[in-house]
Amino acid sequence: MRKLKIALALMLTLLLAGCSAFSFDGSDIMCPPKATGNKAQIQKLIDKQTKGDYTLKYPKNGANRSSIVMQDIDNDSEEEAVAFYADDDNSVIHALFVESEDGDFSVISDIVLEASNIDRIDFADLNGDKTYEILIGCSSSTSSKNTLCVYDYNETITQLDVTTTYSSLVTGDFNFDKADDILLISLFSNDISAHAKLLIHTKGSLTEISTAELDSDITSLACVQYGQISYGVYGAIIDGITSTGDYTTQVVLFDSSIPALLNPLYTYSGYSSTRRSIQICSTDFDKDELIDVPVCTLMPYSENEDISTVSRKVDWSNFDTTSYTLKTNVSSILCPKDGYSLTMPEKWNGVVTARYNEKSRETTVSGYKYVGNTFKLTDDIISIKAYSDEDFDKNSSGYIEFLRSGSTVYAYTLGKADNYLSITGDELKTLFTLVNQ
Ligand SMILES: [Ca+2]
Ligand SMILES: [Ca+2]
Ligand SMILES: [Ca+2]
Ligand SMILES: [Ca+2]
Repeated sequence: MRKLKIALALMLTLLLAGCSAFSFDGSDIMCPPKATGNKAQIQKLIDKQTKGDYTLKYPKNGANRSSIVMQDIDNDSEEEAVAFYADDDNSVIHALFVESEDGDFSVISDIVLEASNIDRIDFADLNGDKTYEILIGCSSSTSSKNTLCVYDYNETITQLDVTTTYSSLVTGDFNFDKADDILLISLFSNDISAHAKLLIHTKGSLTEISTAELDSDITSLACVQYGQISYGVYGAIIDGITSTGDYTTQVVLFDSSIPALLNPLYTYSGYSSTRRSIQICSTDFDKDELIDVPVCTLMPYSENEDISTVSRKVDWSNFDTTSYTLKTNVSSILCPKDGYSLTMPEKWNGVVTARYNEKSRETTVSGYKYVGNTFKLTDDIISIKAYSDEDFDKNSSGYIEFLRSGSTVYAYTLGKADNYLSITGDELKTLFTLVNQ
């Protein structure tokens, strides 16, 4: 039924928009949203360039997914544009570089790419002159690897000499020289081992300065980001998906004292602790500007217990660049089924556990203790229950609503525990976060 509604909505959009000669090939857009403002001007330039027969092409990955990407490349407070289109027979893909002067756009270069699709476009200041260089990744139908082209924009467009393939890439300043660098990530394939390669810009060209081994069991990438790993140390945090579908995290950084690119968590200790069956990526969970790696474990349980009901705990951990180990910053109780996370107040560390009842959609946090060698749950501290709004209106006696998201109502009830482990409804609101929504 939902699919039918979407199809009808798309048909209506097509009729209303009145598709003209050109077509779009975006996977989720069947008809172009009518370009307005600057993008409309650039579309006119493509019309002129092609006599109207073309298909706009969309980058499949990365932060810029539009076929016309606007960016102030030369740092003069006016946006330039890069537009991707294919000739009418879809055989040749072009990158059209457009400059602006006092609001007027003109084509400065129309480059033919060796590609069957655009993987991505990124902007990075590789030479540190406060203007962006342009990275375009091309994918081909015959190879799983993408090819990188880098262009220097300086009144004209010059292609930098780089011939290299990659699975994914991330830019950022890895060697602390105030210029962005490129980290190319290649997953294992028949002819190459999995590795990360650092390219830096020197004397007008890109030079490979170091490579680091990556886990060959990773078959695809969930999330690749550049950011602060520990205070003052920046690098790439790579969340990969293994052949069995688990998530796992590697941290790649450049140690200028050696100098070499390193993947210390993988090479040394603690890497296996990042392996997790739940699909969760590294993120700055506690907003302290350091990217946190999720280390997932089951909460404490008795050896006779059905572990399918035991909640998972995530230790959000920072990679410590002195000891090369992960150190937990803050922990949270995760409920993937109902899409939320409950940050654990410090007083809960090591003394609480939680169970999730899938049928009643309820997470119950309680204390635990050992009597001799026997694990025993103590009083419940708090229970959080997810309801459909219909069910909540019908019967939610004893539960207090604290959040509504779409048609889901989140409500809590306080347990019997009346001690230092207790929290209030107001505290709950500050600890509760929706995830994957
Ligand atoms: Ca500009
Ligand atoms: Ca630059
Ligand atoms: Ca750099
Ligand atoms: Ca953090």
